[in-house]
Amino acid sequence: MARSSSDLHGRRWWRSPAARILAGVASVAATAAVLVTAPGADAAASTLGAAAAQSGRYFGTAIAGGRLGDSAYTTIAAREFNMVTAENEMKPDATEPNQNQFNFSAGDQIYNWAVSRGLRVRGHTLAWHAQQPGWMQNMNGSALRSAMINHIQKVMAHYQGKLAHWDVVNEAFNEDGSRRSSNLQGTGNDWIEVAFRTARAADPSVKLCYNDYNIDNWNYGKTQGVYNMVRDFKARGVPIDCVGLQAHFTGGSSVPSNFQTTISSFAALGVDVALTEVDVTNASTSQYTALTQACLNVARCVGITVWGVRDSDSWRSGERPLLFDGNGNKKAAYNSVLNALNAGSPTTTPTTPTTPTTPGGGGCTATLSAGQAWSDRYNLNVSVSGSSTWTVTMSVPSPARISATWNVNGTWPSSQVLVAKPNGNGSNWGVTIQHNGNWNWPSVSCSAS
Ligand code: 9MR
Repeated sequence: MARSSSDLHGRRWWRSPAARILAGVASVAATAAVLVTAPGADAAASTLGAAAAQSGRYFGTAIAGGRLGDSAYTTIAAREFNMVTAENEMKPDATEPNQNQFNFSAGDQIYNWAVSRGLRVRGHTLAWHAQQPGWMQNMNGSALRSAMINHIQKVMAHYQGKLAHWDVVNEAFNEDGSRRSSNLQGTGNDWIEVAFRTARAADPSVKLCYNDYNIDNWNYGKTQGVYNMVRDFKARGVPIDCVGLQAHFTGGSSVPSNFQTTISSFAALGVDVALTEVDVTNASTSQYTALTQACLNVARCVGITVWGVRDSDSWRSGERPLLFDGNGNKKAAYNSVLNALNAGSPTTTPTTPTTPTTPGGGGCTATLSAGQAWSDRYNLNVSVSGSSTWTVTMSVPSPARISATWNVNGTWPSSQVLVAKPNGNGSNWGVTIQHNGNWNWPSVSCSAS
């Protein structure tokens, strides 16, 4: 790298010919500060979501719709996380309370809360033996098979193009690796692949996951049962994109020493892996560090979700298994996870965006530089200079979407436009963009007020 000129504030800027840069220029004179990257782009991140984003991963939480009126809860959730799972509100009993009468109000409340803050959403869950509406519990045979297909089609149509993942099927195996008996299993052993095929047809844009608990230990029967199903699905072309390890290390279980082997073995089948419902008895720092590190060590481990924000929000609150205490204070395990995420190096292959960008501007300078990139998304770092009271408007070209932000206050006039203002923590921030086939960088303009 060669050194470039200093900016007006005397900070040092470095020329990076490889990086594609956009400068929205301070004045009409438009002496654009082109081809510069922000210093300090690798500084340790101060939130879980931002720290995970450094390696292209997300850090999520379960959100309970009933707690969205609790500002202590929502403040932590919006600050720390960049992925959300509805704890109960997108399950079949919530979304189809009467047969073929759908109710998305609770699910949409969480969805809207999340995306309006720049967080993405995992869908949970479409086909499950538990939390079925009463009418479904009493069903079996071909009527239930049809009802399952209809449920998947209608719910996925409602959220079409909006979600990062769907847990299509949840908890379908016994501890010994055989199929769990249920009314769904009673419709025929092919019910799981029918669910996945139906899901792919309903929304080709969302990643389809199988999700289960106690599939963390590579030597365990249930792990092998699920592994064999996924291997079979991949061999036969049944559409499956990801496996969710719930990773509930509570109720007597703990992180197994071969946890990373399990993650990497699933990944080697050609699916993404996510830790989807993490909690740990008494929030053991060593176990939280180990599970985070195991994910970071596997390129296709795409993210970690904890099953609640504060201990008091947990389904097993008596075990105090989460990263924030009941008063919203960060626990020791929080720091363990954050440090592990910040130390984690990217394990994926960057792909450089290919199209130049367009200057915008007035009153300040917004400088874009390439962050990590993956097959489906890329990060951009944004550095703003010239004003501390800036507003940056960013527009991504269709069908790309901005899926996450860090270190900025964002509002969303539409899913393709971000209006960003300082969040009180400096002027270096960033976005993750789902390119959906369009790698063109967004246009930005910066105005000072
Ligand atoms: O956390 C959820 C709790 O509020 C519900 O009462 C419970 C009902 O089944 O489901 C909990 O979430 C479960 C998740 O959906 C699937 N994996 C196990 C989770 C903890 O029970």
